[in-house]
Amino acid sequence: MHLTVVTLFPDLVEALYAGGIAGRARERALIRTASVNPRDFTRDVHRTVDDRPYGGGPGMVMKVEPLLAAIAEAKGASPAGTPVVMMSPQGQPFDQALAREFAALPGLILVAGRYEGVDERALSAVDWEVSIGDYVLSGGELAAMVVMDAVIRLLPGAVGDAASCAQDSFWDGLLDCPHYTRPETHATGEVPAVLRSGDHEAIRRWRLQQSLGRTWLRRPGLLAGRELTREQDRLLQDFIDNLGIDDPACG
Ligand code: 6GU
Repeated sequence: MHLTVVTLFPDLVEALYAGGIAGRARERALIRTASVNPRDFTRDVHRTVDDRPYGGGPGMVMKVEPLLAAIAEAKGASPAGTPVVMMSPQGQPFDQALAREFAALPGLILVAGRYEGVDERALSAVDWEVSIGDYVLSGGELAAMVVMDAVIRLLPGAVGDAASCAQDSFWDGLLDCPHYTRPETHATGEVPAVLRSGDHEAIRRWRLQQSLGRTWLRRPGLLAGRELTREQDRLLQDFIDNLGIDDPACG
């Protein structure tokens, strides 16, 4: 997969590849990365990338010409079928489903705006606008890095344990279950007995129940548009019925 970020701060984006899953994915050539800097496409002596907004008001707006030239350069170096994605708080909310959709593409060009915004006409070269949440970042670089991290870990071979991906998709759309490692006993509590039982089917049920229960408690909206299987429905009902009885967190 060919990942390009259009940014005034390529060093900031490069930090994503310093280590971890993303760094390893690039070492293994699962991805190719590039950045294109709009400043390299200015023609004036000051290399101006921003200007004052028409209509007045505070802040600066990124100029359309350097941005469009940078996007054109990125497109020229990307595989056919690579969309241009503008990082913007006005965009479609980024979620796991969109991450999966992006991960199936031959490439992505992520455009990170800076300052108070970009000239609206730059959107003429944009296929998607994507937001990573309802808060305002100073620039799109961090948002682009979030999107790339979520996409890269979905690429075949990027995550060490293939089973952990299978589990990700199994619990898809639900919150994760609790995890424990040694020691078995600690001043703050015990590892649940079922996880030490060796009964894989019981462990699967417990984890699914915890995922369903936590989602119901913390993010009920995630369950709203969702058809539960009979097993899931029974496990969740059980969880709800037992709330406050055997849940130490609800003492
Ligand atoms: Cl994608 N960009 C910027 N600049 N701010 C954001 C965002 C994106 N998503 C949430 N806030």
